[in-house]
Amino acid sequence: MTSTLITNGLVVTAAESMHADVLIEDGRVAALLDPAKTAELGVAADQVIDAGGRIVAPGGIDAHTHMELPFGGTSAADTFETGSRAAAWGGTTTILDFAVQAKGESAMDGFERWMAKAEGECAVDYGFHMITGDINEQTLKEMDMLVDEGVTSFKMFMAYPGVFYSTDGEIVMAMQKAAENGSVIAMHAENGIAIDVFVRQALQRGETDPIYHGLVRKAALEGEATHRAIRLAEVTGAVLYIVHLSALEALDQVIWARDEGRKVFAETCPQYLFLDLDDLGNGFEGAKYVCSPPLRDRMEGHQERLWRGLQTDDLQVVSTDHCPFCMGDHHAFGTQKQLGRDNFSAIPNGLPGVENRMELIFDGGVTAGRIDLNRYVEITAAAPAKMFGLYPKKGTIAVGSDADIIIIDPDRTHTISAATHHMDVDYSAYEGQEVTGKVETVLSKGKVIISDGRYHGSKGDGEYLHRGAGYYI
Ligand code: DUC
Ligand code: ZN
Ligand code: ZN
Repeated sequence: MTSTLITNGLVVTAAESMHADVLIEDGRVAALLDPAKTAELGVAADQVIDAGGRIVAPGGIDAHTHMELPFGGTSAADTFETGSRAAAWGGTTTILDFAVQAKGESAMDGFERWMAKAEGECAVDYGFHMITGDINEQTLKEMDMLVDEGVTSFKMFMAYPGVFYSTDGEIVMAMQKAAENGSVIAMHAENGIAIDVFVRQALQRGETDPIYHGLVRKAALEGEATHRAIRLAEVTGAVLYIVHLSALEALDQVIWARDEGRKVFAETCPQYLFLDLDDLGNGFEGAKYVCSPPLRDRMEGHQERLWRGLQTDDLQVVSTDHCPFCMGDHHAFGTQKQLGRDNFSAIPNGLPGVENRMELIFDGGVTAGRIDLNRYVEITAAAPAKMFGLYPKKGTIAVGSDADIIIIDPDRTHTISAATHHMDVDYSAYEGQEVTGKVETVLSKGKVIISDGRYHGSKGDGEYLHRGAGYYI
């Protein structure tokens, strides 16, 4: 039996902050001890980590990643190996990735393909949501089978006609099934049919630069789709989770639904809190920032509304939508963002971020005084754990929980850069941004995988998480 004692730190969960020593045995939290009594009681451990002056928090849960996602004629650049290792570097100890059911494919086959991609590759524990890209009688039956396999959330798209898109009728059928089997529908809420008209018209006018991606995917069309998703959830009784919410028009709909007492939840992402439409300018450089929904106009006030939503619990989670594509010829995938050099709509959608989330939100949230440490833990770990059936195994530091723990120096400042990050992508969306609050030490199931600026883990340390039903409060 191996044991570790983390001493002298401020232990923070979503519920409380306490000066306590954390005893870890066999990968789990065995005790939280009064530091004054640890020595007196003669508590000994194989390894002692001094966390003096540091914050000891649950490892982050990134509920929205796309490792190796096939998209727009290429695949997201991070594999499960590289992406999950980068997650660990940034203090994320669980990822929930999106398995894909392609059109004409069985959902179970899609799930098994994703299991095969991830198995034996990951640095941290992982689970899957399922993208249901083809709703039919068989898929509806398979949604029950997937719940039995630990996949208790299904992502649907109101965007991307001809690719992942589902009609309102298909959404209704999937929502009815989710209401019946206790799963949740995660929705990409943008009106893709309307957006495609604006895309065609822009291209006809010769508007091909990345900035037009941001201009045609209008905030009002995210608001409209969010409203429709909420109404479809209402008439079917489904629990709804809006993914990557970017616009105040969409947030207003979530607030309205929650005020009515509906089971509607939403996440936003660091890119919508820190970046904006201007990043899509500057010629083709803007391709680095093409993701959907797009970055919004700072002058319209989306960012401050999103931060406020996190403060007031109108937004419950920050995930990344990590989906990196290279700007240059970085590796075997060949050109990626360049596919859309003459046509913004052919630029693969997505940004890297799995490594940056915990430190960005610490900086913009805690250091900037917008949220306290407990709320920080809630939106980065506890709430996603509860919502996706992982709590209290994950998302907290309590006796019996997995010892997925990060140690943060709240005063240490560093500069984000592609030169030092570990994601397998040739640029950083946050290049040159200074953040205060550094994840220094990371434990996954009791094993120190990051310390002293080094990675000590191995691929395959991460295990599949068979998730249960979420806890929707
Ligand atoms: N949005 C992105 O930016 N990338 C992947 C899929 C999505 O919905
Ligand atoms: Zn999406
Ligand atoms: Zn996504």
